[in-house]
Amino acid sequence: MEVENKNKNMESRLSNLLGGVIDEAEPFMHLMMQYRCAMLEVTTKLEVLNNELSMQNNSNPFESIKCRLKTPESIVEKMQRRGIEFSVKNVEENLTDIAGVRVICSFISDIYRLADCLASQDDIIVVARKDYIKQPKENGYRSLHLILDVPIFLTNEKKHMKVEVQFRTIAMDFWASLDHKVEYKKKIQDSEEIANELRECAKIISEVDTRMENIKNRIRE
Ligand code: 0O2
Repeated sequence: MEVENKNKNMESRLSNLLGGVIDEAEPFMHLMMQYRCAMLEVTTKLEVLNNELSMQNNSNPFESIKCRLKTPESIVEKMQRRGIEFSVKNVEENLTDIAGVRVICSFISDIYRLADCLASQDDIIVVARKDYIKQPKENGYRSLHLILDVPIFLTNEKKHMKVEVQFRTIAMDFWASLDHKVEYKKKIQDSEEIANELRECAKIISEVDTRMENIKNRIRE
């Protein structure tokens, strides 16, 4: 019942966004359902790895996992920004981050371990890998991003879907959530100063992540 209501709500938001053109609304909802399934597949794979690795090492490789489907508003905005006409086919062919999974780890080594384990599974194809930990963005953003191609098995078909997985430490996530708030409030005062301050915090956080990793290794030894 709850899913039904959510779907109705998403369908009417989409038709409002598209100026009442509802031809695409039903196939769009179908596509969203498929992305939701792909997100579940990836989340389950990560939970399985977490269970196994935590038995081996006596600690969890990730602290938490969150997933989200991009909202119709955000999908339409991104298509417009890229100058691509809205159609279900174009959305599927051009956007790779409709299904998003965020994995929050304590240590950087856990990020690479989990990402490598996931990427090496034989039903997964890594379409793209962006390592913003080794090469942080100019503003200080750090995370490891994988775009995965994952099969989902429906009643009458097997379909390949794209899922974006972002791996971060707790500290990187703390930074990114504040940075995200700043991004959404572009008109705030002293934005230059805040951007510099955030860049400085990103540097400190990076050092803390490395030091925490070293302490963990010394404890293990
Ligand atoms: P949301 O709300 O998380 O969905 P593009 O997606 O076109 O902007 P690209 O190169 O395809 O750019 O994607 P990239 O660089 O891999 O980044 C995609 C996502 O990573 C973003 O999604 C954010 O979630 C996150 N991200 C990237 N850069 C930053 C940053 O500087 N700060 C923060 N806080 N997050 C970042 P969305 O769609 O922008 O947002």
